[in-house]
Amino acid sequence: MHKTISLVLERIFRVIDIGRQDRFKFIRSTFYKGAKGAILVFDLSKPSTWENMKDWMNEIKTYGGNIPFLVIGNKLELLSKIVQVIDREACRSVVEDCGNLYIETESNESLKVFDAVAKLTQRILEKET
Ligand SMILES: Nc1nc2c(ncn2[C@@H]2O[C@H](COP(=O)(O)OP(=O)(O)OP(=O)(O)O)[C@@H](O)[C@H]2O)c(=O)[nH]1
Ligand SMILES: [Mg+2]
Repeated sequence: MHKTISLVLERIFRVIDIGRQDRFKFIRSTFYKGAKGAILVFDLSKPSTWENMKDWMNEIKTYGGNIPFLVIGNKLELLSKIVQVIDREACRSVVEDCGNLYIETESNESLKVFDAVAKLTQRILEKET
């Protein structure tokens, strides 16, 4: 994420970047407790990363409860170079149908991420009031 954007976010939130490797599974569960929201990123050029998304959502729900998600399909620019391998509209539906946020980005699009994080924040605050 763009440095300025991360700095702004870290002034507002405590942002924890969790390790995806199996060896971090136990320690991850302790970070989910008390989390207000989650940002999940997958690679639009790699179907396995979308397939894993369901497991990630389940893991977060198990330990963190029913918190709002922002799911980001990243590396959007690669899709002009490869045959599209993921049904992106299906991804969007899966995420939005359970009331969560879905955006697609490439790494230089920090404003889009910022805007989506603002929306996620709004949901977190709505749940609290
Ligand atoms: N083509 C392309 N590459 C990207 C984009 N965003 C990140 N990358 C590259 O993808 C690779 C992985 O990026 P990371 O930021 O390490 O991804 P991560 O999900 O944090 O990975 P882990 O920390 O290992 O779980 C790096 O080589 C990045 O430069 C993008 O939008 N497009
Ligand atoms: Mg990382």
